[in-house]
Amino acid sequence: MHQTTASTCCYCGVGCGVLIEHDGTRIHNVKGDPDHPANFGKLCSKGSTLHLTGDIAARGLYPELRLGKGLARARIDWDNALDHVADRFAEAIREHGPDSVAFYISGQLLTEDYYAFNKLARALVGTNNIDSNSRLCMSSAVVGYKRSLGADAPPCSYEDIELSDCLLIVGSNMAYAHPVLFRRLEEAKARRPEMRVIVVDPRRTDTCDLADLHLAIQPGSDVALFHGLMHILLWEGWVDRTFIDAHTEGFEALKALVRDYNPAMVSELCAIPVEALQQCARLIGNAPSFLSLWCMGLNQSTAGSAKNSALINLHLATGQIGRPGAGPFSLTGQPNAMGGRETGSLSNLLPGHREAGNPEHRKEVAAYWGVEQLPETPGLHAIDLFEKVRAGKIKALWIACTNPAQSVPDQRGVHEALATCPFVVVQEAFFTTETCRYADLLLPAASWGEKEGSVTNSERRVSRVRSAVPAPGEARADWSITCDFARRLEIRLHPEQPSRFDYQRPDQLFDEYKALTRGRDLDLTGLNYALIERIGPQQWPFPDGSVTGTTRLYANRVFPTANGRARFIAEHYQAPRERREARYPLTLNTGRLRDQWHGMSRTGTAAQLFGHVEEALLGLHPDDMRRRRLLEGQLVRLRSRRGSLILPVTRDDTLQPGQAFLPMHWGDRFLKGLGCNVLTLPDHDPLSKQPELKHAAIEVEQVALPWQFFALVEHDVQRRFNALRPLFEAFDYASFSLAGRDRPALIIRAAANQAPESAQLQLIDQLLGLQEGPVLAYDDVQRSIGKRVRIEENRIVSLRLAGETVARHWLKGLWQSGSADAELRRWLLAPLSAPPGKAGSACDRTLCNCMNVSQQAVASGIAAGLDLDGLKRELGCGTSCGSCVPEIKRMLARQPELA
Ligand SMILES: Nc1nc2c(c(=O)[nH]1)N[C@H]1C(S)=C(S)[C@@H](COP(=O)(O)OP(=O)(O)OC[C@H]3O[C@@H](n4cnc5c(=O)[nH]c(N)nc54)[C@H](O)[C@@H]3O)O[C@H]1N2
Ligand SMILES: Nc1nc2c(c(=O)[nH]1)N[C@H]1C(S)=C(S)[C@@H](COP(=O)(O)OP(=O)(O)OC[C@H]3O[C@@H](n4cnc5c(=O)[nH]c(N)nc54)[C@H](O)[C@@H]3O)O[C@H]1N2
Ligand code: SF4
Ligand SMILES: [Mo]
Repeated sequence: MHQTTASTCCYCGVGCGVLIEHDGTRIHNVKGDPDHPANFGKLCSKGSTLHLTGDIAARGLYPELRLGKGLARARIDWDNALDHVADRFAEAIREHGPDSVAFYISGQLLTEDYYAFNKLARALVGTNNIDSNSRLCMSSAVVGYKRSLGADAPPCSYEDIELSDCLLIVGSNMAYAHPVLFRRLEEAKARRPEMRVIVVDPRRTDTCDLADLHLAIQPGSDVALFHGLMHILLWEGWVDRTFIDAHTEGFEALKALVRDYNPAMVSELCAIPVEALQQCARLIGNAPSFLSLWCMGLNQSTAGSAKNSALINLHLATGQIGRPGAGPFSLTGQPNAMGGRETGSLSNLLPGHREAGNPEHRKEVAAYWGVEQLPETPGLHAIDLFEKVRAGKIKALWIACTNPAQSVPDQRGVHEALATCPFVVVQEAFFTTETCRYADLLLPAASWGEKEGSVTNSERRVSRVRSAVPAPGEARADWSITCDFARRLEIRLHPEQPSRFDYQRPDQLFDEYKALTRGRDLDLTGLNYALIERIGPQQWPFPDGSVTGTTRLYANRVFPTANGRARFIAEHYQAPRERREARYPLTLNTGRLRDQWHGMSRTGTAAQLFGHVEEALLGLHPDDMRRRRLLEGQLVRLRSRRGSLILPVTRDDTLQPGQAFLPMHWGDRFLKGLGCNVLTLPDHDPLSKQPELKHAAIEVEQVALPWQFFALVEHDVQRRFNALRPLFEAFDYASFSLAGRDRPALIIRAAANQAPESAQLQLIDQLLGLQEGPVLAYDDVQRSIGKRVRIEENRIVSLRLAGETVARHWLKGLWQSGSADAELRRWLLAPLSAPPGKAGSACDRTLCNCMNVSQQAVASGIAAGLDLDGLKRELGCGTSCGSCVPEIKRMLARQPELA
């Protein structure tokens, strides 16, 4: 029977409402919820393809336990699994103390899951060793808000983005990372063209498509920029003295500090023209309302806290806060990054925006939980945590809903740590991740569409997450796994006590948790599941008795500091930790692609989502390529002080010379060599402890790997991927991706110094279905060249080229077109490796994923004189989710250049 369940998208912090269409067992489609106030029915390319992701072959179905290092894991039932792990944790706690265990959790957990983990770690185990991937994401924003404004609360609403007269988007590529908000901004700017948009980003991203002014600053120079702007605002008298006097403190110190940041100096530090700096200050200083939006370009930095506060300084100096269209608005990355902060899921926090280091706060929470005291010893933050694990200090580690063996900087250290740790539990929805390899106990978690709870989005809005279908196999909801484990640990540690983890449903956790917010800045005591059901998602604070949520904070200009005043923070600009130098002359920047999510455990199961960018490529400025004599698509070796990685290079003229860009998504599963974080550094901000993921010094050089390999295979791609991946450890370069739409295929590219053993190749052929059946083969043993194609019903279903792969684009094209003609058969049986006729182009990327329109088709449309409306009408591109529109506009704008 056809049913619809309203829920929330499990990807980014915009928190779009989705309508899941299903039959009670399978999800068939996902639509935007027209009634949800975050998106009013819109979805981006990721949200709208949720039903295509989550291949069951990639999911975890049963608990698996390893009985000793080096052994394989075997299936085990839940009871035995949880008893075993409770034994291990109890043993470690008894022998080595509570701080010998640790929990590393995630902004993708639901508030109820988060709360359960927190109570488990702090009240039952008695450790503050509980940190989350938000350490890599939001912790600088937490520090920024708290020290500048007094509480960790983004004061704005999405409607402020539409209402603002001047928007400063800094270190955020919202066209890719918060697409539905970007759609809302595009529409608002179309309605009010006088609205001004400034983008500050070293790269010219799709977000710049909307910019009246783009400042391509030197990586990491934001603090200098903000102080430079402050200098001009002061000089020109564009500050709000009344606001400063009445509602802030610390202005004089900042004034003294920014005196040095004169336009000439700042223009040099940031490498932008003085005029652009002046123009930026003018736009901000004269705007009736001024809003800033920021994300990882500010937070992921050794100066992340300074960047956050220096930006907030601009709002305080101009009085641009607490009014419609104004305020410092940090965009949250993960769907429940906010919930993590609210429930206290960083090692230094406690539930209800409290501090673990504050004795009063500890007393309050301990009393509520009915325990004598909460632990005093500071907990480990993510970077220190993995270091301590590596040093053997952590005897049992619990990882849930995050993939540190891909996402944490300095991967060599992280992999070593995970291999060293005596007992690693991984609670995961997809058993394909890099971290799963290290699990001694692997616990299958229910995932999006299968679980109940709540999340808070960037604008403080609490939405419900609802289950539409049962979880596959024996997978269970995270809160329920956590609480079941906690009950078993209680029996071992405190057999005499009644259980504190006796929950049957997630709303019991929510209701218990919310009382801890009473009287705090985020007070959400008035909320419950039934109310959200009735009146829809609500923004906190929402104290008991409220009838609606709170759109905007600080409208009364009273800040949650001791004296009610907001604080100016005066800190000097500090350059990124790794400067370019002779051995490492390039700066590596890392970030998001439009259609992929982090380590790709979910998005990497949908072939369609590889249409926009098929494989991991290093982007370099054309000058830097020329200087190194690199050609498009050539394999290069990237080196940093910590590691190296081999992948193809591509020319990227959105970059400045001296900068390189690598998407963050490819880990060791998709790209041999531990992924981009093998290069990044663990250095972190002194206050927020957030690592510098955006700037690492690297060098790039050609690698000669003459023996090349290419394969494509349809059917059962996840299972084949799982089986084939280990066989490619022997190659120097190996990259996996998917292609196609209706008939998805696994694509493999690899290269090595010399041909592998023929037995190795045979094993690979077997898994590709090329050892028997309707297979055409040609081998030239002398030249180590071979080609094989399997043709069924006159269509290519599998193929591989070994030794030389020049024909790969042509063959992929034939596969895509679903034909296998006589020419193919002739080519197959000839010694030639080059394709007949034109080689076919490498560039068949899909620009518009919803309507399946290629870049080629758009280019032809433009050549035929179509404008954006014409392209939409004739090709259909950009008419559904709209994620591709900025790129199409860029192609249109480049047209004169191309002509
Ligand atoms: N498609 C997609 N969307 C996502 C995610 C995803 O994986 N995929 N993940 C979600 C999550 S968890 C997060 S945290 C957000 C991240 O969202 P964003 O922060 O918007 O995304 P990033 O691409 O990481 O980085 C943003 C920009 O910072 C720029 N940058 C680098 N260094 C500097 C600098 O020194 N100064 C300035 N001003 N800019 C700099 C980069 O060039 C990049 O364009 O995205 C969320 N949305
Ligand atoms: N170089 C570089 N590195 C970065 C960044 C960068 O910009 N550059 N960005 C950083 C940022 S901002 C972030 S947020 C991190 C993200 O890094 P991770 O947290 O490692 O990213 P994900 O791949 O989203 O990991 C979430 C995991 O949870 C699993 N999962 C999904 N749903 C569920 C569920 O319901 N329950 C459970 N138990 N598991 C589930 C998924 O399969 C996935 O493996 O990466 C950081 N790393
Ligand atoms: S913008 Fe896209 S990824 Fe983010 S919540 Fe909305 S649909 Fe999901
Ligand atoms: Mo994030």
